[in-house]
Amino acid sequence: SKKERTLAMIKPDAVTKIGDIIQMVYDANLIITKAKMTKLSWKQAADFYSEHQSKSFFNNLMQFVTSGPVVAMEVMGDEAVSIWRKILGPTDSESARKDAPNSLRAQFGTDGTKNAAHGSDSLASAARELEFFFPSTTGHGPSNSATYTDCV
Ligand code: YYY
Ligand code: MG
Repeated sequence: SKKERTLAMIKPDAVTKIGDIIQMVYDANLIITKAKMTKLSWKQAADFYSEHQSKSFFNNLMQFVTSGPVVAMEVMGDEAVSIWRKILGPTDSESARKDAPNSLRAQFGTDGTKNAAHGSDSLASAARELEFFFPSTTGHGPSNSATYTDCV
């Protein structure tokens, strides 16, 4: 068991469920160490999901994920990558309701595209996706002014 960081993203269809979703993070003994609400441009969404650019569903995915705000979170804890994926459940929310009815996507998702939330699928993806939303390059302004350990 090792402490990991992963990128969780609440998609536009589930941003109103942020309270329940944060509760699921903490119920799994994970903690949120960074968070940001933002609205992705098409270009940003295409960059984030670049591994899927040749897929038939890519345009639908871009349309959906740019349709409203998202909430990106750095989630930390023991085996955070796989635990968060387990909390999400199957990609298709309809399948999730059959196979994992307590999962986040079963509870808050709609279908195979509108599926409530994202989770990095590996440590390498997590590193890339965390850098996408929370760049480590020092900037001006308050964005890098505090870390979780400043609060505890
Ligand atoms: O990692 P995960 O989100 O569970 O699924 P991916 O296979 O990486 O697909 C990314 C994203 O694309 C998925 O969350 C919804 C959307 N999508 C889709 O709209 N239609 C599909 N047939 C497959 C995936
Ligand atoms: Mg994926």
